[in-house]
Amino acid sequence: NLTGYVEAKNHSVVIGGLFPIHSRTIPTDDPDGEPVSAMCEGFNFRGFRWMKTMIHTIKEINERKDILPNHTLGYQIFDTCYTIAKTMETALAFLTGQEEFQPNFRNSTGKYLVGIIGAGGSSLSVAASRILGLYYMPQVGYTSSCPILSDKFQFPSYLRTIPSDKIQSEAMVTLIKHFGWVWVGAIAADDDYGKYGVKSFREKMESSNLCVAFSETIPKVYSNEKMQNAVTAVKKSTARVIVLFTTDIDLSPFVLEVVHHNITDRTWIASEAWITSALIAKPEYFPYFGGTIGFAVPRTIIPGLKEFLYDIHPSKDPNDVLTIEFWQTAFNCTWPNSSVPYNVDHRVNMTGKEDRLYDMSDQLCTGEEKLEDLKNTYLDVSQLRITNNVKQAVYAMAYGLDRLSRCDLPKRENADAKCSHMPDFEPRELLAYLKELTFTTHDGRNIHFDLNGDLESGYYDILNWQIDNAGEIAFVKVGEYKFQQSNFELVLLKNATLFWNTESSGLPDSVCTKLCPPGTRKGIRQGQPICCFDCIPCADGYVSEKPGQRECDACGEDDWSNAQKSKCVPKEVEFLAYEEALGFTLVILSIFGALVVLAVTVVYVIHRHTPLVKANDRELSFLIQMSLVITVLSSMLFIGKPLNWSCMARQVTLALGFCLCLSSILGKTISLFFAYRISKSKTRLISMHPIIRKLIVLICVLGEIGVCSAYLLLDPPRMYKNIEPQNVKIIFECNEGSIEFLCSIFGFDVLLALLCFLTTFVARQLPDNYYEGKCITFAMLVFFIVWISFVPAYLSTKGKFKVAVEIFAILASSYGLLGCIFLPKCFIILLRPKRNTEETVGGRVPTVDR
Ligand code: TCR
Repeated sequence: NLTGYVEAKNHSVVIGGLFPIHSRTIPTDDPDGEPVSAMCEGFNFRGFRWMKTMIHTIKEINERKDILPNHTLGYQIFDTCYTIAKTMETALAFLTGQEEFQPNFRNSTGKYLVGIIGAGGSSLSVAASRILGLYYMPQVGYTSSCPILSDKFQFPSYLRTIPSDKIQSEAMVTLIKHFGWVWVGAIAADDDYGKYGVKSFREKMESSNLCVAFSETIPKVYSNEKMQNAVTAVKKSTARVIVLFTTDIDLSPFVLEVVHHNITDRTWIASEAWITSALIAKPEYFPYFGGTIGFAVPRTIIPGLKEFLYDIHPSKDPNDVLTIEFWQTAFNCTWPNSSVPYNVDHRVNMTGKEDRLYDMSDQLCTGEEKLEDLKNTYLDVSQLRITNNVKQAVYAMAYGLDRLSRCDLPKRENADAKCSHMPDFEPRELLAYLKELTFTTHDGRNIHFDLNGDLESGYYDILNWQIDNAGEIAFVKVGEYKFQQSNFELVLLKNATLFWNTESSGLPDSVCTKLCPPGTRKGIRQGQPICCFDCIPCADGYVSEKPGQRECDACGEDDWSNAQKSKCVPKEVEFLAYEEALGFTLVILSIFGALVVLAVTVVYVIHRHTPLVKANDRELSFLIQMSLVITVLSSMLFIGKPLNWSCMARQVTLALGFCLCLSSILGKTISLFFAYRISKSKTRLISMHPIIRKLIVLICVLGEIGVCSAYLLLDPPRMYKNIEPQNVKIIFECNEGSIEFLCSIFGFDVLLALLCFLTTFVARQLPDNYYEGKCITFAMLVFFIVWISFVPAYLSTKGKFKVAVEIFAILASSYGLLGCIFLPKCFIILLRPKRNTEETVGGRVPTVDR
């Protein structure tokens, strides 16, 4: 029960053809009965056109003088009904001779079948090719794009004029990358085309580090459960872009579900099999499928085809059941007296009921119906894409035969390529000529098969579904995807505007989680695809400047992260500045101290002849005052940005200042001490000669100067930029150079202070004629307390506060000395002038307590 067309008599050779003229077979009612060849239903206008194109092409070749001049081609075409079983049946029929199912290969009718065009979808071609391949019967496919058909071990005699889906899936991934989508769903038809297509798509996605959000199949026969799985996946997923790898026939029930569930706001990436399908591209589906973008094999214009297609009428041949069925289906009428049943349709639709696409009509066809009035896929020659593949497949076969007949041996060494006589040759001899065949098509394209029978180069059109002025869906070409062996190139036309079916009409974005903003990095979620992640803020000192960074980058030594962690900014520099409150206060304090000291000096100068001033060794007092000015003002060297010179100057000035001060005090106390020792034997107090006291001062100061010079020469303090990476700030500080020297210069000062303290302490029982002894003891105590408490305070602070603590200590000790030594005296000089007499000051009796 095979239907089709034969035109084989009087021809040298015959080419077989397999086309899906019907969409399915009718399920048999009686499974226990005798095995019968199934009946078909669901007339497929597109398949019918493909078949007509094959006939047209063969006619064209037979008319041409340049191809096969001495031979004519016949054809034998069967309907596969888009089912594997029917395809197998027809393949057997080809191999055995007309419809006799006994293997008597290529003989029974004396016709010479040389090769076969087709079998439509991949699953059919795979099935057919497994049998035809046994005999190396050449088979040129026009629409089976499944990647496994490239495997010459399994399918030795298969060639095709459509690119493998390996290329299409690569193209899809390139397109997805181009638009910046990373999270894409995939839906496949439940057949070789869909499954292998999605498999190769997934592989390509993975190797590009993109993620497939879900991968579902559309059932081929009604299964509500499976269909709902697919629909729920689409609804639930955050993926806005979905790849649909299926043929239009299998897709249509899914489209109905999408409409039923009102799923809009999705962008569909169409595989080549439905991108230009009239079945799906209906204006009523536009709200759901508008903006679809996908790939299509190149379009062409076939001269003469339109006329040939129109030249069809059932009255020409009463036995031409297909034409009668075409007529009946197209015009919705019944041809009188024909045996062709009218539009049987047993398809079970997705609601589980029988779905009648066409209503039964009692109306009889008149034969007067006008094809011109018909809007029908069969007659639509605006999108000749697969149709062109059919034409080229036939041409490939013809060119192969032509070469064979001319004995135009292929360049490649091949044992099968022999010079044989037409039509007496083995099919595998023709196969050898077909492999690596090159020819030019009517529209100037170059077709070249590689060793696997695939197209070596070519291109896809990139189409976008838009709505035209007439309210119809227009397939607008927006670019091309060119491939040549393993090189490819995606070109989007510059002036093409794309339509996107999104709320904003803008480019949809399809992500699992939004790109991480600057300042954060991607954190993997355990057990989830790489496209889903958490955004983790960068740590201090680390930044991510661009969105979507995987890692935060550490800032340079001199830099630190800003608050948002989006940028490295120069670290804040830290030092005790004059301008800031603390620095300013300290400056005021030190100037004030200096002024007070000067005031004391002025008082001393004015009252230089009074006993009190005289008795306390005027010169040493002046030296002390001078040194206090130095120490107090030296604190200003600690403020401001440290520089090499100021680092050197500050320690040395301070040490020298204190040295001068303390040695002068020592000059005074030492004479007290001697006075005390002497007074033990003698009754009268004697004082040391003033020159000796000054000598002591001189020696001490010179000694200190010596050590200081050595310090400065050998290992001086230097400015130092403290930029430890974990620091938020750059701290400008002084590196003290040699700690030994530092300790010795200040150790010397401490020694002097100790001596001062001891000398006055020992002499404390002495009637304090000079009144000064106790003051100095007290001053030294203050001095020690200040500097002893300085040490822990200094060690526990950081940065500029360290310096501030030091200045505090300097100021406090200087103020202490000033306060303890000079203020009581100024008090007497200025406010109690009566007590400033010879007796009270220089007498034997201590006066202070009184
Ligand atoms: N390859 C599909 C079938 C197919 C098709 C088409 C069917 C393709 N393109 C266009 C109808 C119309 C691509 C397969 O099964 O390999």
